[in-house]
Amino acid sequence: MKKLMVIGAIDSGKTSLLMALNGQTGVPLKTQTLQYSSFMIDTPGEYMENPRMYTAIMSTAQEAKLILFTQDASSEKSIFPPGFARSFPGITIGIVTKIDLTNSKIEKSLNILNKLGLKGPIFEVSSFTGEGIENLKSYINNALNKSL
Ligand SMILES: Nc1nc2c(ncn2[C@@H]2O[C@H](COP(=O)(O)OP(=O)(O)OP(=O)(O)O)[C@@H](O)[C@H]2O)c(=O)[nH]1
Ligand SMILES: [Mg+2]
Repeated sequence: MKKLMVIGAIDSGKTSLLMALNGQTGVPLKTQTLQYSSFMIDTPGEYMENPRMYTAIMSTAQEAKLILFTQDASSEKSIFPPGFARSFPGITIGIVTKIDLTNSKIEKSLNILNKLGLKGPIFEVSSFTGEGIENLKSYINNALNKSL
């Protein structure tokens, strides 16, 4: 159970984040289904936006030691039910994504993620500029005993 899983709204930057963590460049493909790659699990935003898919998220999360909840800094919309992270057995952390965007509202994103009941910290990152990525990598390496 040494896996990392990423959950969040459609277009919140989950796939881009995993690419940045892996040092990959290029255009992220739309995630159509659960994607397993080495120790990472990417999820389609539709899973989080459709309550009927919560059971799929929850059962997949049993395999994950670390769960990342993404919130797009340029979106004020929250799709997470309050306290949603509390039902996860792993370490739950928040990620404010796309902080490079000029219209980003980081404080609003922090407020949204703070309502999730996360066990761990919240990171602010840009997968485009790389800001915050090394910091997040160190946290992940520590939590999973890996070397990203
Ligand atoms: N400016 C900026 N755009 C980003 C960043 N990360 C992702 N994007 C853009 O946001 C859009 C969605 O990114 P994805 O990584 O595909 O988002 P996702 O959460 O995986 O989306 P789904 O797979 O549909 O759930 C793409 O157009 C990305 O180029 C970022 O850090 N900064
Ligand atoms: Mg994706």
